[in-house]
Amino acid sequence: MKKVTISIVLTVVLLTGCGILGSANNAKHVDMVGMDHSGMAEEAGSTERENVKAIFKLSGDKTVPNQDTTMKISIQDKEGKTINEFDTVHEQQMHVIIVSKDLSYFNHIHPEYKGKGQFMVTTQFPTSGEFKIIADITPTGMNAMNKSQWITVHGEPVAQQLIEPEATLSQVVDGNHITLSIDHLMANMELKLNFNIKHAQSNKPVTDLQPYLGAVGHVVILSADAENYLHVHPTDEQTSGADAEFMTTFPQSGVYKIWGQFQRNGKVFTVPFVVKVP
Ligand SMILES: [Cu+2]
Repeated sequence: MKKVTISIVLTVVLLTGCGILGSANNAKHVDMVGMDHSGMAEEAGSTERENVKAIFKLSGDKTVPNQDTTMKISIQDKEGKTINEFDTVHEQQMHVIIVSKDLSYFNHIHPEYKGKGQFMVTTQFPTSGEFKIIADITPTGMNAMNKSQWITVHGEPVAQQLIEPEATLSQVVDGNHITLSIDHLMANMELKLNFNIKHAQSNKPVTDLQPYLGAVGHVVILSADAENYLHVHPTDEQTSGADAEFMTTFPQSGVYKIWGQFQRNGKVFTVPFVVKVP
């Protein structure tokens, strides 16, 4: 667990996806920074966060790769009473991010709310190893918060990939050439992330970005150890390109992985970057 950062007002963002999970149990809550609505909701303070717990359960005796696994997430107060109402934020009542321990795998999905504090989704894990599940919620009447859990997917061990900061923040994904620029990269200060998107072939600006979960795009940031989860909000939700600008605050120096998600022609693409915050 880590301490966290305070008072960031962020708008959040998030995404979509498809299925999820495995078997788990063993809570380790991390929790950090917030998220919020497109208006500017605040991140929950520690007292509020402590009053809400999430219980993650995966179907089956043990979770293995490439097999449907149903994940149930129950949201309760600290006395164990279910919390029943959740605000819709970025078009969803719960956003779930799943990452492998080395952050090479990223998935963003939306469990369905079944009532009585219970969310459910079916997904698959690509390999064995440790995965972190992070659920973002805003119980009605409270601020945005996230709850997380590490789980183990059984099977042959797979090699971990190194997380290395990139010298050039430029990637081509699905024919889009995305360049990330960050003004004064430093800890503890609100800064801007600008994603400039061009057609990879023609080098012309992309101006047909479509809204994704009610905004121009969604950005998720995790520290290299997956302990600090930052949400980020667009400064201009309605733009369609070629620049998509977001604000966030890195709580401390270190290596972070950033995933930007954007949509064109009805299809979401995800672009990852690794940065070192001095
Ligand atoms: Cu989401």
